[in-house]
Amino acid sequence: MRLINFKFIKSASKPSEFIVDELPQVAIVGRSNVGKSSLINMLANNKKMAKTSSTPGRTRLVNYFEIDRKVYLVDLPGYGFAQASKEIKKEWDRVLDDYFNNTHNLKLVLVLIDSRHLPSELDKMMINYLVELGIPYQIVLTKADKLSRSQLNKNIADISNCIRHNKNMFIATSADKKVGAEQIADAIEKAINVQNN
Ligand SMILES: Nc1nc2c(ncn2[C@@H]2O[C@H](COP(=O)(O)OP(=O)(O)O)[C@@H](O)[C@H]2O)c(=O)[nH]1
Ligand SMILES: [Mg+2]
Repeated sequence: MRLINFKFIKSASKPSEFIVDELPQVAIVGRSNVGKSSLINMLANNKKMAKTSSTPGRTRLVNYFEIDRKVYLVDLPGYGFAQASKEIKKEWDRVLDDYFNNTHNLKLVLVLIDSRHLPSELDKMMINYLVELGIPYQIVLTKADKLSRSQLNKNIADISNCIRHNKNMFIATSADKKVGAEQIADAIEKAINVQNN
């Protein structure tokens, strides 16, 4: 599938503002600064589609983008920004929890992990949470351009051991070098074409 026409629809901070229409949704999660906005910009082929911030952790909004009138791509608040106060952290958890519990048309979650690091406890918690809720997910490694090919392969092996996932189940991406967009588009297509029941 090719993703062509991206349109920002709205930002929401509470369930009454969430989009609950019939269009399928694909959400993006990961810690603050992992590269969520950059990934959306790469997919949209537009550097200004999602804001990329140098001061991470401020936004705790759910941002909806509509693609080709087929699917919503949903940018979720980042988790685990070290400098965030306890109160803000709680708020994040609440927004994420609210989103997952109120979005019935959610077809796939892209879980972003920095290819340079092993998954954090929060990453593992997120994956376990999605497994528990029965929500399909795809692990996406970001910032692959920061590693040599051999270092990337080694890290993929380490990360796959760490979360006990097959190495072939990862998509390695680079927003800087525009790597991985097609694979993500294919994963999105597959997910939204899966029939319920
Ligand atoms: N080298 C490189 N830097 C990236 C990549 N993706 C994101 N970044 C940088 O990482 C920082 C955080 O990215 P952002 O998309 O705002 O992360 P978010 O907080 O998860 O939305 C920014 O300075 C980006 O330029 C990538 O693929 N390669
Ligand atoms: Mg962002």
